[in-house]
Amino acid sequence: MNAIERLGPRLLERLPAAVQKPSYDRAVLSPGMAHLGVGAFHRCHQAEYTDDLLSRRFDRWGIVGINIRPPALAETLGRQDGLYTRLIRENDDVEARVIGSIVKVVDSQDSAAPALEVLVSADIELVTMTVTEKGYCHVPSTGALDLDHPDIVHDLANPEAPRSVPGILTRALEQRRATHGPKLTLLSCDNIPTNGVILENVVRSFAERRGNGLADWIAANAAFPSAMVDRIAPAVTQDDLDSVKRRFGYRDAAVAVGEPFRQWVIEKKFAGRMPRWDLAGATFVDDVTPFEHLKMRVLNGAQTTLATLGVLAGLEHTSDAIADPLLSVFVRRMLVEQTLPTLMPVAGMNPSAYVEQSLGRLKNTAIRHRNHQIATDGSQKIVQRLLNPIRDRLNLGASIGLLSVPVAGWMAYLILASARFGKRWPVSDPYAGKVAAIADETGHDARALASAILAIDTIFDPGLAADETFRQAVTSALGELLSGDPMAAVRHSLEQDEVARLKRSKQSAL
Ligand code: CS2
Repeated sequence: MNAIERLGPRLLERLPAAVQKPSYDRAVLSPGMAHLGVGAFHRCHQAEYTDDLLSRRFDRWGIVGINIRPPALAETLGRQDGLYTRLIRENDDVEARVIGSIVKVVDSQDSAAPALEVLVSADIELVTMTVTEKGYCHVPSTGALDLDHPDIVHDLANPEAPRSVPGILTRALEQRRATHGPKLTLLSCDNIPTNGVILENVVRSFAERRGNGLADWIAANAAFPSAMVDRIAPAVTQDDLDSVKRRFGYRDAAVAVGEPFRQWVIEKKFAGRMPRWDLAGATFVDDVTPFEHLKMRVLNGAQTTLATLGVLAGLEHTSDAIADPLLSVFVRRMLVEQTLPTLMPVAGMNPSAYVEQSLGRLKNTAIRHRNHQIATDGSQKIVQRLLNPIRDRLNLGASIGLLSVPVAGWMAYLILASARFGKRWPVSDPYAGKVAAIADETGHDARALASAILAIDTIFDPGLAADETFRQAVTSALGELLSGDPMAAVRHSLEQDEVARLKRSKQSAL
């Protein structure tokens, strides 16, 4: 017998005082938007913003949460009527709140039918998504729909039974056209630059192949705003679930944990009504580009750097990596000297202060963000986080020595997971197999390894891959990262950068 009660509507009235709860009446909240990908991030970000919005201005904006990939939602959020505890943690502080904005959850892992039923419903005016970078099935280096992607090949052959995000969304739009459904806004909340443009591209390309005027109908009846989203919300652990039981005395299988900081900048380009998330602190703008460059190059760039180099240095979490004196100096110097000059001016934000704030966030020891989690799918992340600023700097003739180290770090992370290098850790990345095959075939020659990996043109655009400065910087860092003293790459890049800096300042003094 388990006497500990599970979170659910009946418990709402009896929650401990330390746990905040929705101030609006959930019984009359009806669904207006669907969200694909109900993971920790969604529960800590959009669902919380929506919960804030509903308490400020109640409206028909309940969320239907859909998962088309594991984990299943029915046994967790489903059994709790969509309710869950959102913990905000900063070092020793914890703030707990039950979020009520998710009104229903739908599992659609085995077939797209349950998802399509929701997406086609006329109640749904907005579809938002966090499906990870690779969910868009685009080619990272170009943004185009990857027509060789197995799920896209499958979906073009079986459009009624799609598996991929572009296939499912296109099918939903096709059915909405057939049922004269209202216009639809599709809002990506993933960390890809111009995520709205990428989403629109993949849906349009897919629809063009379906023919029958569908792509034109979509152009006239759907909108794809871009958005910059931000809050660090790592994968939830058993310890997080247990902590709610311990502290507050109830069971919750859908706890989400995040840091205090959050930000959401959304392009003002909706096909119909816009949820007034601005009342909850989000910002609507005409162009999100400067905001997403800032966020992806600084915060995410630092995370990827600390994650891959952190794993190589034997460190478990982001907070462990940034506590390492060498990595901490490295990441600050890389951001301040090489990343910051590539940023566009951002209204109302001071980039240097943003760097310091970001580094401060990464030091939060209560956020147990595993380096391996951030290193997951690195092939889908390095373009926007590292390669784009590198390209911008090369165009200006500026140095790229520091930014090249985490690029080599990503390579080393996958190389060391290959059989030939002793399968040092399990990895998850769509390009893991390809890099492992290169490593198995090539062995320890850093130049040959770097050269073969740089030739993957779906990640490295050929112009960048051919640049000698970049090739040399990556090759020399890779050689050291694969040696018995991986942090030599970090030390040497800092030393070389210092020498170059002194040389520059001498020249300018002349
Ligand atoms: C992280 C992000 O795993 C990752 O790729 O870098 O999830 C990051 O925590 C968020 O973008 C923060 O907003």
